[in-house]
Amino acid sequence: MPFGFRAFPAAQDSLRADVLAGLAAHPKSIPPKYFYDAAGCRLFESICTQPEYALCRTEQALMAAHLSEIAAALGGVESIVEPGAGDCAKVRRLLDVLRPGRLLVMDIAGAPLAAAAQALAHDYPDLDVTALAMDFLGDLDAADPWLAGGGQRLVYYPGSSIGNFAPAAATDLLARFRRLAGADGRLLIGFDLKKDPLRLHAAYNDAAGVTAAFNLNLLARINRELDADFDLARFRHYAFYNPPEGRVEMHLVSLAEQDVRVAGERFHFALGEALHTEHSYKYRRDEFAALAERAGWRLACGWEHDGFAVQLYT
Ligand code: AVI
Repeated sequence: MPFGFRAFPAAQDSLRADVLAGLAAHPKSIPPKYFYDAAGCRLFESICTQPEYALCRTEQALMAAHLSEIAAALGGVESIVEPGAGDCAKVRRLLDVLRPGRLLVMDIAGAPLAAAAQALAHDYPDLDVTALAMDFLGDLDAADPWLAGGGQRLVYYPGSSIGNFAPAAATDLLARFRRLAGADGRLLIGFDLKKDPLRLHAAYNDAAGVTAAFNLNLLARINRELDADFDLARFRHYAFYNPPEGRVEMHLVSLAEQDVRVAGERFHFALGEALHTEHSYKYRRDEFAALAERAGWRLACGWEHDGFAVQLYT
């Protein structure tokens, strides 16, 4: 079970710089990648079990139902690369049918990634597993040395993570995946489809309040890691679907006029001012294919189940 782990520096530095810049901007915003500290990863897992948030369950049902077709469409794959792999659970299904020789997983949350990748290496003794704790959005090229000589590559990007990028940034990321995959590489990607706005609204406003806790945990993380004094009771989780933009927007709205100190700097919030924390774009199949084609990919085939799509690109 060959297993390699490498942590790239500076996740903490970029948190500080991004939070300070985001709080100084108008409107205020913080990138969603910072949701995923240990508590945020646990809360996200719990979101995926909420009755209103079907996205993860639907994707897994789709993958289970169409796995043999997907494997046949993929043919031989020697290396799988999964950016933002998290707990590495989703890739197992592909490993079982494709039996590649190498797996490269990357995630900004290094400790859970290392543990999950080590478990994979144990469960798949013939698989060469490399885990890179890194912000792949910053420097995807850093993965190149681990891919040299790896044969035919598949970039796997499930879970509608692509929805957390605005369309221009999503195109840019898919173009970088194109370079990472190489000329004969492929992309298997899952994304959430446009659907009844009330269903989307409910998915980001679950009755148990788990999505609210996930959103507010960002402030708890900043308090802990950047010596800040956000009062979580004075911010409200606010999420809604915006049909003209085709996205769910998540904000934390200030319930009072207040000042907050973060890393020695002071920021003012007016009553009702919103701190934007996430966009989650929803696409029609044709819209997404056009976006991927702008990034240099060609749609080979696709599958759809209950408002979720998986597409294969070459
Ligand atoms: C990870 N990502 C695809 C999730 C989404 O639906 O945009 C994150 C999330 N935010 C709130 N609930 C789930």
